[in-house]
Amino acid sequence: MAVSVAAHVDGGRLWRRLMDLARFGATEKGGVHRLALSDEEIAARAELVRWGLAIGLEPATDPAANLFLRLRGREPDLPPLLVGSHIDSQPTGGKFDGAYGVIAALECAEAILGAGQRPRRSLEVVAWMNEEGSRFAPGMMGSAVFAGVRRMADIEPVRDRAGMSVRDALERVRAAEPDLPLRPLSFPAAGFLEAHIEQGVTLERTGMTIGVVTSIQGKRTFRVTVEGAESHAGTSRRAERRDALASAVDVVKALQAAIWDEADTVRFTIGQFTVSPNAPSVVPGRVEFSIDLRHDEATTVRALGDIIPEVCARARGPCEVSVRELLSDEPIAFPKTLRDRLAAAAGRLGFTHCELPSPAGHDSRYLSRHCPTAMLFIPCKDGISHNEAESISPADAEAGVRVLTEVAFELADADAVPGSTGGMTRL
Ligand code: HGY
Ligand code: MN
Ligand code: MN
Repeated sequence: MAVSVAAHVDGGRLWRRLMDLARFGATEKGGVHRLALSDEEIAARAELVRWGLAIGLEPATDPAANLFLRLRGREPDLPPLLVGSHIDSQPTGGKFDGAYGVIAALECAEAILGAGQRPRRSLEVVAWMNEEGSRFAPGMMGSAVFAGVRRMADIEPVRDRAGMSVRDALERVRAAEPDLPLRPLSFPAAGFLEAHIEQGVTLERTGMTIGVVTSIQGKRTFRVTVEGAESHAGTSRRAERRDALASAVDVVKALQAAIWDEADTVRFTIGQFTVSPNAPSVVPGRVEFSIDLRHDEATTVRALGDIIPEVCARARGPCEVSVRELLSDEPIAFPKTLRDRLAAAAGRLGFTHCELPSPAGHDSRYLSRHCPTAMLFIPCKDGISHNEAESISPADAEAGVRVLTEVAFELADADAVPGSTGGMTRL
């Protein structure tokens, strides 16, 4: 009789850990401020390590500060199955974006042990470094270097707004956890599973408990710098000014006119906007702003991203404009073989389920280039996310972990994991 490890998932333990982890960087409005490589995240990592050690998992990290908790399999030399997400948050983030997937993975490991099982392959609970990209841009740095999409040399020089580099921040984290074994960067993996909140309203509106994710839309991010000249607010005439803010406003309006589409399918966001010297009586000499452009068609992301430099140049007025692209990711699709396993497990366990795309980005994007990868979603209230009011139900949280655990145990015990990186990952 097939072992149902899902029966050993403990929803109460899962919820307590979610609430405990949310204490690290807790905000007054009930969210979290736990930026990548911050003191809050260092403290949260230590708690995860404590939880892992308490149930016999083996903690480790790598030069990119990805965090691993290994449930050693019967055949530990086989490529392990990875299960996880991220614990860094947006500045005014919610308790569950990312954290749900890491705590779900920990609960999955504990349920497998609770069922008295030890799968063939090791199962690694993973918290990827800097998924959100709000302190250090672009995001998904940890999963990108693990999957070979970026090099350490690409991420180490990146600085936050206080001027600290990723290199220095990584050294601070390393110094805070000197006893954590350090592994080389990357290793073969049999597969990766990520549970995440939907961050949209589809599941909630259709009454579905489990979302099997089909794809992640394409994404390009840019940094635009508008250079003018600082001058006196009282003495400089408008005709002589090189007002970087006035030009930046013209550039933003021109970009919106060129990129926003009638059907409202293009996701174009300017989330960060810095004015210098940001003094009331100084005409701004410099403006920097971010662009986050997304669409589920590769051709559209390519075409719209390609016109950005020219649109900026045309609207710059008396200022200079420079555009730097930070990342360019095509849409990705998850393998049907793994999606079918998630759907079958949800069905066996009696949960309503459907397939849906992910407009949000996830570490699974890069892991899907490294090993067969799949994602499942659970509903989040009103689709609210990247917001302190983010909320999920304990019942949905538990349902997601039951499905995750069933499939993770299947794959960790399988001869080979079918999937997207060109077929099977053999023993
Ligand atoms: O931006 C994203 O899509 C992810 O939530 N960081
Ligand atoms: Mn996330
Ligand atoms: Mn996020």
